[in-house]
Amino acid sequence: MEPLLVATVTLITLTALPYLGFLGLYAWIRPTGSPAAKAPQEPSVSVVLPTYNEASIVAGKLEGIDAWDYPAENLEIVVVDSSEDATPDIVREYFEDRDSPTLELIEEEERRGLAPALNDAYAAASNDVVVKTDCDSEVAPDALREAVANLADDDVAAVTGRNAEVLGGSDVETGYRDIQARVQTLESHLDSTLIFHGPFSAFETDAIVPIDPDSLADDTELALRIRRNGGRALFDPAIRYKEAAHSAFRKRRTQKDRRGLGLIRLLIQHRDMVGAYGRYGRVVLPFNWWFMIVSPWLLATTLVLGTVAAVLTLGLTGLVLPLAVLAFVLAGTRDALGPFQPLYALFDTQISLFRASIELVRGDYDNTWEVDTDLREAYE
Ligand SMILES: Nc1nc2c(ncn2[C@@H]2O[C@H](COP(=O)(O)OP(=O)(O)OP(=O)(O)O)[C@@H](O)[C@H]2O)c(=O)[nH]1
Ligand SMILES: [Mg+2]
Repeated sequence: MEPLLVATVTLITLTALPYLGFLGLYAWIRPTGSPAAKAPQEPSVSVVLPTYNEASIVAGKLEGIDAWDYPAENLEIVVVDSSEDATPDIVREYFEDRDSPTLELIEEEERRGLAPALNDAYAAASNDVVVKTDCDSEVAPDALREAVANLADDDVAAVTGRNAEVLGGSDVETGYRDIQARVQTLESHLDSTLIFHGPFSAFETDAIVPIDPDSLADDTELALRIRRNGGRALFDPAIRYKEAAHSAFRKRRTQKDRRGLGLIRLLIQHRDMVGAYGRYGRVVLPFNWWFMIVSPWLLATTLVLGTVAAVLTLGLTGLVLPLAVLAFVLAGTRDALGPFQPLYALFDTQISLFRASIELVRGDYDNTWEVDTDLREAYE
């Protein structure tokens, strides 16, 4: 039994070490805001809006874009639509009596998935900067100004922002987003960040390259390819948006597992970048490999080993360990952990990444997913 206990403690320590290292780096650098040399500018911008059956919320989304603090003459809206519902009619009607912003509507005959739709939309975008925004999100009026100010820095070719308010009030998601914002700020100060967010990502049009049509991490893939080609890809917490999320365990799995799977697959496809490309390949990518691929498995192994060790030592009393984990999960999904809620948020993400890696190995995924109608209610 003793060796099992030693193995469990060793595993816990091993899992924690890179996190402690990253925490140390954070305390040393104390990063705040964007590291870019920001300068105000007003380039022409193409706003790319992909839509699949968004009839209930697309008009509200377009009104939200109209409220952006940016000259409408400098804006073009590129909608790429593969809906079976009235979404394209609503879009056309919305632009009927408007001169600006202008509309470019791409209608797909058949749904092929988000990534190929985006490739088409990016190719059709005619302005200097492209902003990609998901229909199910609310972007702050000043977000675009903050974004283009980052792109004024010659080294910066892509920038994303933060989920400043989780619609639907999920504390699990809020806890995770707050931690993620700190991690991504540090990554940006080191070199570039990995994850780009669907609600708001901005790219210099010249820097855009096609992404894998099967991609399940479209925004992140584009940013990673841009970094590969030499441009910096940053996270700026001054760029704010709101996105809805669930706290309930099962409901979280659908969206989070798919997103996790997309990210893991992307890391593996671009494994040659580890160790190269400055601090991006030497620190940022290895940290994300650890968080997304290694640590979920170490954590799962620790839980199993720990339970066996506890039962062998304490008999049935040892079952207190898995029961405590279960209670932690139950309380966490009910947003009832108070100050420990962020810890559960991290655990929840590790569960998604663990499940995602299994789904990836089994080939159990699809790039034309069901739209989450529950989440859409937050925008109606
Ligand atoms: N053109 C096109 N747009 C799509 C397709 N699939 C999704 N979208 C749009 O892409 C954006 C992101 O899709 P979501 O379903 O919100 O993806 P998600 O945010 O990861 O997941 P949920 O919000 O949980 O549904 C939304 O604006 C969708 O309408 C597609 O196959 N083609
Ligand atoms: Mg969404």
